[in-house]
Amino acid sequence: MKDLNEILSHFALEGTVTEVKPLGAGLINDSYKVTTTPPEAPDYVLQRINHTIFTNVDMLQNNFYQVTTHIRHKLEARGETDIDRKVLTLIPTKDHKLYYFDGENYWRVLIFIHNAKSYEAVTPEYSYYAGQAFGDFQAMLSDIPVELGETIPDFHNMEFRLKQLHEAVAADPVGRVAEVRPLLDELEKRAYDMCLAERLHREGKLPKRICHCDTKVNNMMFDENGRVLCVIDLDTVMPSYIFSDFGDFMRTAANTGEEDDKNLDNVNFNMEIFKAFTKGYLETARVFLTDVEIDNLPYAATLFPYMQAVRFLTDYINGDTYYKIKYPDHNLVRTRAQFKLLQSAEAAVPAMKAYINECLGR
Ligand code: GN1
Ligand code: MG
Repeated sequence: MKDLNEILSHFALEGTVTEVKPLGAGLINDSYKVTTTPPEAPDYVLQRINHTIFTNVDMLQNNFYQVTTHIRHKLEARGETDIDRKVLTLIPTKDHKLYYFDGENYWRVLIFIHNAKSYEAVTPEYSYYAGQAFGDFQAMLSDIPVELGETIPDFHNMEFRLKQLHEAVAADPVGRVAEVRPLLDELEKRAYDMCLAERLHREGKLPKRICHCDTKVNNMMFDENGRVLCVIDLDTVMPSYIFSDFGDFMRTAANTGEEDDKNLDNVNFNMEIFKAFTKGYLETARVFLTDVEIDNLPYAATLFPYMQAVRFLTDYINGDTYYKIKYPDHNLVRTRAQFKLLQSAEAAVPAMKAYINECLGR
């Protein structure tokens, strides 16, 4: 392990570092909580950027800076207080860069948000606040004056994700394809329908907007009253379909089980969470959403467990090169859990449509 104190010495921090310890449960980057003294000095989060996945660190950090600066200005204009808890703040290096490269790894530092919590599961009440918060996040970024890059090209492009799966199957590098044939068949059956977003986009019926693209429920910080303080994990903020944010929240929050639940009976689509989030989201996002976007929100709720199943299975077939795993068939267990969630969400589509109509009074 690198000497983290040495890394930190390159950043323009206030106070003196007293402790550095691991933080969070992300599957991609490594994060550390950095405690400082005296108490008035902020604490920080140090992150090692996974640059095999985010290959263009300059673009990544520039997006991050543009997004957080834009949101900060919006919050200031609204007269909000306590802004350091409502938007992430990047700390530059002593030579005014947005990250530090140690010859091998890329590092960045953010201000740690105090008295805030993230959750792996939320109640309907919290989901309602989360819905409002993500709608607001998209609304605030709708007039960002700069063009953001795609930090991971084709990140939520379903056609591309299926192509990656097909390539993995054709190569079968570690001999796992035979074992997963039935799953592959199930995924294949749905492939055409699931690529609807890409077709609508080509037909000019579905816009790309600035989205978060990783709206896992644990990427949101709540205050002591359950109100959303801010959205974190901004690496994937980029142009996408709004389905990304709606769908990935449902995938994580409206799952009655775990993302990697071994007991599939635990995994079901939770309509109460769907309703609460949708209500909040439509309140803040309705102003800019088109009918095509609104009508396809139930599709988005099925697309994301599907896409995640495709991505986990691709990684399993490739020999686990992308996601961090805790045991040998972890990616297969994840795939099965996402597939079960997909089936449950598919069954709930009529109820989802009915609820959206009810919200819109139609
Ligand atoms: C990754 O880093 P983390 O755990 O928030 C992934 C998401 C997946 C998610 C699955 C850059 O997110 O796209 O949905 O794992 N992020 C990237 O849990 O691939
Ligand atoms: Mg995360």
